[in-house]
Amino acid sequence: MNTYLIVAGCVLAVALLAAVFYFRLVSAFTGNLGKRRTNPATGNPGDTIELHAVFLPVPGCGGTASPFTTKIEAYLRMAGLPYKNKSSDLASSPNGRIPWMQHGNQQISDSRFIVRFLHNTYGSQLRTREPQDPVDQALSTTIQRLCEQHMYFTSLYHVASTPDGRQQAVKMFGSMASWPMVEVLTRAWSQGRTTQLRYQGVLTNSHEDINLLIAEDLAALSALLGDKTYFLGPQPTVADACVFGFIQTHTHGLDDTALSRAVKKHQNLVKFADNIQKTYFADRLEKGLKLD
Ligand SMILES: N[C@@H](CCC(=O)N[C@@H](CS)C(=O)NCC(=O)O)C(=O)O
Repeated sequence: MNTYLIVAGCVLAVALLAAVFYFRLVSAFTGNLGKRRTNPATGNPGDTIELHAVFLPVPGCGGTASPFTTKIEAYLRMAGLPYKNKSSDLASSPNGRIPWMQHGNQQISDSRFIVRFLHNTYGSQLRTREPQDPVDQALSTTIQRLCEQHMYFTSLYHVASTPDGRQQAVKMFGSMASWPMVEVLTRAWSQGRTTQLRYQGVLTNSHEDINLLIAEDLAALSALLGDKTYFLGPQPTVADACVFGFIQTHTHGLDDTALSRAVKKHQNLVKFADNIQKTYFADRLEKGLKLD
C-alpha cells in the first residue's frame, strides 16, 4: 500500500513538473515583452559589429530562419561591413527579440534601429546608398513596414498554425534537439505563436482570407520591383535587404509549402532573391553558417 502511494506520488510530481515546464515553454513562445529602452543612435566606427541571434540554418538558403536577422545580415553584406555572428537566445536580448547587436560597449536592438545606428556610425563608408528622393524614401519605409508588420505575421500564421507549417517547425527544432524534445518544442512553439497571432490580430481572419492578404502583399512587392534588379535604383538598399529577409526561405528553401508556391507565382521576386543569394551569400552557401 505504502509503495503504491509512493509510486503514485512520484508519477504525480513528475507529471506536474512536466506540465509546468511545458506551459513555461508555451509562454516563452507567446512572446516576451522585454524591456522598453531607447537605442543609442551612433557609435565608434572602430568597434567590432557582433550580430546576436538564434541562427537556425535553412537548407538552400543564404540567410537563416529569422527574417529580421537575414535582413540585417544581407544589409551588412551589401554595405560591406565585416561582422561576427554570435549565437544568442531571446532571454539575453535587450528587448526580448532577435536580432540585436553588440557594438563596443553598446547594445542595439530591433533591426530598424540597428540600420539607423549603422548609418549614423559608418556614413560614407557604407557601400549602400539609400535613396535621396523623398518619394523613394517613403517607398523604402512602406516596403519595410509591409514586410515587417504584415507579411511577418501572415507567414508566421502558416508556419505556426497550419499542418503544412508544422512539418517545417519539426525540421527547424530537429536541428537543435532530438525526439521527444522536438515534439514538445514544436507543440509549445505552435501553441505560443498561435496565441501571439490571436492577440496581434491575424487570427481574426479565416485561412482563406489570410491567403488573400498574402497574395495581395506579394503582388504589391512584385509590381513595385517590376523588371528591376533592386527595388529603388541600380544599387541595393535596406529595402532590398528587408524583402530578401522575408522571402528567401520561400524562394530558396527546399520545402514545397503554400507560402513557397505563393511567392513563386512571381518569378521576378524569385530572380531578385536569387541574385542577392549569389551576390552576397556565396560564401555561406559554399561553407555553411559560421558562428563564433
Ligand atoms: N521589430 C523587431 C522584430 C524582431 C522579431 O520579432 N524577431 C523575432 C524572430 S524573427 C523574435 O525575436 N521573436 C521572438 C518572440 O516573438 O518572442 C525587429 O525589427 O528586429
